[in-house]
Amino acid sequence: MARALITGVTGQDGLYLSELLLSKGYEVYGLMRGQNNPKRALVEAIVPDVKILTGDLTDLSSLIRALEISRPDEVYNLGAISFVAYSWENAALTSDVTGRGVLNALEAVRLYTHDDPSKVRFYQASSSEMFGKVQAVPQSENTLLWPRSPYGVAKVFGHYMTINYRESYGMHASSGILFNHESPRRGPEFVTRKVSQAVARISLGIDDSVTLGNLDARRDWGFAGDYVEAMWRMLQQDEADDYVISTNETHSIRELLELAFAEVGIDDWAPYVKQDPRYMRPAEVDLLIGDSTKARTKLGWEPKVHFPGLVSMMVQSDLAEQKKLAGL
Ligand code: NAP
Ligand code: G4F
Repeated sequence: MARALITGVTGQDGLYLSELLLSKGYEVYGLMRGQNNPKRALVEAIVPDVKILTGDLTDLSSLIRALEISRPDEVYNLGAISFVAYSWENAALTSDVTGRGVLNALEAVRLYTHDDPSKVRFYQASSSEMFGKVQAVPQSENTLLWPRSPYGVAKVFGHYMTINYRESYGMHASSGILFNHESPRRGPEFVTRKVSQAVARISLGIDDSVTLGNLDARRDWGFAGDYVEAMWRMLQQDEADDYVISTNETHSIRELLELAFAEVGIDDWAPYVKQDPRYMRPAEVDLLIGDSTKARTKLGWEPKVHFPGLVSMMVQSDLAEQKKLAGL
């Protein structure tokens, strides 16, 4: 039975990846931080077969301990402070967790496997946010990185550290440069889920508006369930490498609003949407659109869910959840 250790198991991707690996017969260990993590019950409810270990990406010894207990064939480093807007307010913490945490995870694997670092395969959750002020359209593995947020800068550090450990120690370390991926499990602070929740509440008469920031930014949005499949495929390759994972389509926040409100029969969304500078960012990533040709060719991966299906899935899920909460 193959064994996997996932950091960030309480997050959106951690849950989907756990489900995927369990369905493939893996023994799955999940690293959870904190003394009494409020998301522990969620993990236990969704993926009860995951074995929970405590640890923190800022604590090297806790990572080594997790490796010694789980003895994994594969490590998926998904843990991070992942909310871009928050990273300006907590830049040092974001650097420690999202940047230096990757070094800790790599170093823990190197120390644990000192005789043969290639015996544990390592996945790093890199991000399209690293492209920032984009230097090419669309963005591929060869596009120059130009991060625009403390989060993006920290991810660039983690990305190059992963490549450096591959080149320095022969580690089977791959970096997935994933474009935005969403789902009904997305945190409510991210724009897709903020919109799907708000649309559900507005259509049920619970709220009368939603307040957003920049409506003109464009993102390449896919479905998280499809993207964790790409992570797994990367670690099944003979050689470690870096891959862009994307739908290769881009849409604006305005298009997101149009589709989300249409899902509940509202054609004119403008009266329900307010804008507030507090949701604007000090530096914006205006346009992301990926070129995932390499992943499609080498990994045989492609997304199954496209933007309209994703928006519909999220709005319907939030409608069901909000009805239940309101006792309707
Ligand atoms: P998420 O839902 O925000 O989950 C982040 C996870 O990191 C949570 O489990 C969180 O645990 C954990 N974490 C935070 N601080 C930690 C620490 N100090 N030590 C250990 N774990 C810690 O993020 P996601 O959407 O699943 O994304 C997974 C990874 O992919 C992240 O690295 C993210 O930056 C990256 N990524 C995401 C996207 C996307 O569109 N979703 C795109 C590209 C890259 P708590 O529950 O304890 O907070
Ligand atoms: O949903 P967002 O917060 O995601 P963002 O910043 O693109 O980051 C996500 O994707 C990255 C991959 O590119 C990941 F690495 C990262 O961890 C995270 O998962 O914002 C998307 C866009 C931005 O341009 C933002 O300015 O939506 C715009 N936006 C407009 N109004 C808003 C809002 N974003 C949020 N969160 N809230 C708003 O009210």
